[in-house]
Amino acid sequence: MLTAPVLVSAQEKQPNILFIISDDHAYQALGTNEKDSPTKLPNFNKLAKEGMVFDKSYCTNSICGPSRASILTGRHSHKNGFVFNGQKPFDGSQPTYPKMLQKAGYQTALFGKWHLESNPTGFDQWEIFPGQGSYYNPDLISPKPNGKGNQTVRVPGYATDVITDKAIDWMDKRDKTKPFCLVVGHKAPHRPWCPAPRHMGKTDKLKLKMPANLHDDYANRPEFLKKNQQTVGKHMAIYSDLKVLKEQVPADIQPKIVSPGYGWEMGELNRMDADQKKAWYDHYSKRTADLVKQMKDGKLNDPKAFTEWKWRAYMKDYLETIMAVDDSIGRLMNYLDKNNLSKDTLVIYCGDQGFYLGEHGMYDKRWIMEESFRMPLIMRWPGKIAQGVRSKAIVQNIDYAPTMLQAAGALTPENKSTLQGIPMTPLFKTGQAPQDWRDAIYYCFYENPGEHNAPRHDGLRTDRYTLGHIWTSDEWLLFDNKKDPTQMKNVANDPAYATIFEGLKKRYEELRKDYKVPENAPGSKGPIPQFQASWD
Ligand code: SGN
Ligand code: CA
Repeated sequence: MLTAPVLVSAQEKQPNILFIISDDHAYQALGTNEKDSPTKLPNFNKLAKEGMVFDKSYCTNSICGPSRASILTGRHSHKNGFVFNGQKPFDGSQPTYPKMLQKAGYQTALFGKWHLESNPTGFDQWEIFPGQGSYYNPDLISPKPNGKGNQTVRVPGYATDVITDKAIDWMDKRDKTKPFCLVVGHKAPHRPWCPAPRHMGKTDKLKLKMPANLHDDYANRPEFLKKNQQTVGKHMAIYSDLKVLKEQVPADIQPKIVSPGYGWEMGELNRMDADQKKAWYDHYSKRTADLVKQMKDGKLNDPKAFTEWKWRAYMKDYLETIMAVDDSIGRLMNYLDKNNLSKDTLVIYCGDQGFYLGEHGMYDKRWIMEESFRMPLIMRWPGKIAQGVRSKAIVQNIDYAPTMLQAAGALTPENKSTLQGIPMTPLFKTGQAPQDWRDAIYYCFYENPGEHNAPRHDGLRTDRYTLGHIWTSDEWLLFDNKKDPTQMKNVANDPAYATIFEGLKKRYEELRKDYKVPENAPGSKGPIPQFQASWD
């Protein structure tokens, strides 16, 4: 275990912690690097300039609930027991960072997305979305004031704004004699990618850069990639995901629009008030008219051209939902500034995993491959974290808990013994990894059978290589990320990589041992294994 400098001595003030976590935010759309940013996000930019961006930040298991459970506990999925969405509720009796912070004198609160199918523990106050939550006029669950069970209240407004209002209101009314830890959980930019009315159409003039591998044919990589059900071309639904208004598509054009027949956005439409509905119909009737015209002109007859049309529509909605998250960051940072709290507050912004924005032809996540595995992460703490630095040290979501605890002076031997992550505090000064920094991280995905049909697999990431093992087919993936950053060539069977492959497989076995991964994880066939929370 690494040692980290003590940042907060007994005499020093414990910092507040403002932890902002969005849902499915791809690092490719973080907006902090002109080169890789498809849109301008001024508040993300400002946060990045005032803090540190972690360019090699990864998750333990690229799916919502498991990633959040790893963040809460600082442990891998098999250790916190939450291996995939919907298997069972998170065991709230286990040690978590909010509980440890409470013990260290913190006032704690959580607003927004939770997605762990349980009542949150470790938070003095909480209001959470049911399940995935909604974009428009969201429902929020909270404990009843009389302490007997929960209540669900529908709150008017756009979810990202509603949660920001709640967070600011809580900071205003909090007990100001204590340090606080506030978790702000945004629904955006999760599917079905519904923007706030004020942002609809705001990306229309943006030049979008299409990924070079949008039409990937998955040659020389495992068959499983072809079985994925998360491609923009085949699996993205025109009438729901992309919000084309079916009733405005002429009858002779409709048969030409082949689309999976889901209907999630109807849930959103049914929640909207008259103004929201008007904005929606005004905006999406323009998209519908464009599709109909292009269809009539025969411009979308080529399946590749149709995929590209879909990709553009997808990107616009996705980026427009992030514009409201940018507004939220701006409002929260303003609150800290106005109340003289910025200097004493560690701000953490992250997504809950990576996300495909058309790379390898895909949307969604789940894979150990880069766009799905890598998470956006920014940390700001004036005077303690260097400003405007991009760290290349390999970090993982299990590191956030030890980092917060270390910052709060609460990384006691007892707390530390439950954690599998390491504090990131040694990176704060320069972003450079010290000599004894970890050489590799472990990853494990379980959710198969499951939506989008990504196979169960696990593996590791070093600074240079990604190694993956697909249990179902016993196939290996090996990417040389230096030579092949877009991961188009599996070199697992390339004789030139034989020694590296063997070395990485050995390291993979060691990591599984170090993290106490059970032999049946993630398993190949049959039911997905169940694990109890344990923190030995
Ligand atoms: C929903 C989405 C999926 C997504 C999962 C998990 N479908 O089921 O596309 O992969 O959530 O996402 S939807 O039609 O209901 O939008 S996660 O971020 O919560 O893990
Ligand atoms: Ca997610």
